[in-house]
Amino acid sequence: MSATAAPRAEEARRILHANDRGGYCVPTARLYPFQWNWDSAFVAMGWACFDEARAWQEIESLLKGQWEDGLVPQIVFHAPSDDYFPGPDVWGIARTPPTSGITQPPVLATAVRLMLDGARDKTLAEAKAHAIYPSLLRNHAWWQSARDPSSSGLVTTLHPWETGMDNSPAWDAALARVPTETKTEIRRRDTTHADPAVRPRGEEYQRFIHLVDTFRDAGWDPARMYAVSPFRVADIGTNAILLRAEQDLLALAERFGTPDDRAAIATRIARKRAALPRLWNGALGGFASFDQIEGASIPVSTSAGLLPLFAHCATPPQIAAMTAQLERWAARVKYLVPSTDPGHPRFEQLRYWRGPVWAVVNWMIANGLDWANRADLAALVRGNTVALIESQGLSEYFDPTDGRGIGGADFSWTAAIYLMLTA
Ligand code: 9WN
Repeated sequence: MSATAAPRAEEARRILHANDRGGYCVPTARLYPFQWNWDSAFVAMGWACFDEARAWQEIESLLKGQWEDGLVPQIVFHAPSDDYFPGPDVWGIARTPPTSGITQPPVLATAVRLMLDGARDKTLAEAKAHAIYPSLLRNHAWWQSARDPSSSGLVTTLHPWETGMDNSPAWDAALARVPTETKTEIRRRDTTHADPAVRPRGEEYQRFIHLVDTFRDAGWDPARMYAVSPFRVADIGTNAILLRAEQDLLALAERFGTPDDRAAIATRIARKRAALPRLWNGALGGFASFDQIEGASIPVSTSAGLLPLFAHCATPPQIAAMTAQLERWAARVKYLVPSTDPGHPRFEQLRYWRGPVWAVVNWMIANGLDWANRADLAALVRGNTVALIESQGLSEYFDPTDGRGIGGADFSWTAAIYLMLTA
């Protein structure tokens, strides 16, 4: 598509510039005034459509927050702001820059690989990717040691915020076991910047903060956090994204790594490929997350259940079932992909990850549908995403029933996806 055929491309570039705080983008002004982990991976790919030097900087800025053990935090608090809760004081992590102490879905290695492969400035890309590669390697080693200590092939998520899909109905039962009592006084700011009806509920925030209190008391030590956490799930989204990222890391290791690196990554890929099928829920007819405390599959179909396609890990019968499910959803809503099965009793069309469409998830699903040789469905998902953005603007998320843009406006990752889809 040419620049003139993408009516919001200029606006999308303007949004990335407006949200730039000096080498990193905030997701949107006020509602999210810091740098977020998986947002930055998408935002970097968006910058790469028109300013590759700035794109690499986005990733370098995020990695300024990486811990010595390899953790890439969910949030890097580069500059203070009173607009967000919980801020650095609640996390209580004395680092420069301050960070949160949990993570988010690991899209980073995929972003670096795609930016390198698609680079116009090959010399710059080669130098940057080479310099970033050891940080990615340490990060994936962290996922292995901190979140899959028994080498099961599935990593564990300890907080709904780590899944990036914070209030998904998939977490309801597991989160209900987390106490609502908190040591920290809850002073939400999000509901002053966005309509409370489209944000998580108060009780969910109490449980979110109880988990933060628990991990702070555990000294942010990965083994202790894992042991004491009252919330432990194998998120289908995170596991699929990590399996994809491992394959992209292996491609980077072919250029920049050692034989030992490649052997370690290949071992993890084989283990994950063997383990991901355990997240297939036959009764549901799709992939689903697994509650590791209860020891049971979570019987809720969400958009994350389609991400094994993005990981290139599904059998032909599984692909047939997943695409049939997507077609059933398409018959119920006007715009794909709703974050929760629109036929589920806890589907809510406006409330955050309980129903709305998110452009970044659509981009990953469309990418996976291409791999599954369903170019028709991939085009439908991409077309819906572009149509939503062109009619409503670069919103944080969209009502799948009528397409209304909701949440924060002028959103960085929505702008990035629009640029990627129309480049
Ligand atoms: C908590 C920044 C982030 C996204 C998440 C989305 C939302 C934060 C919040 O915003 O989460 O991490 O305060 O609601 O759920 O996916 O990365 O855009």
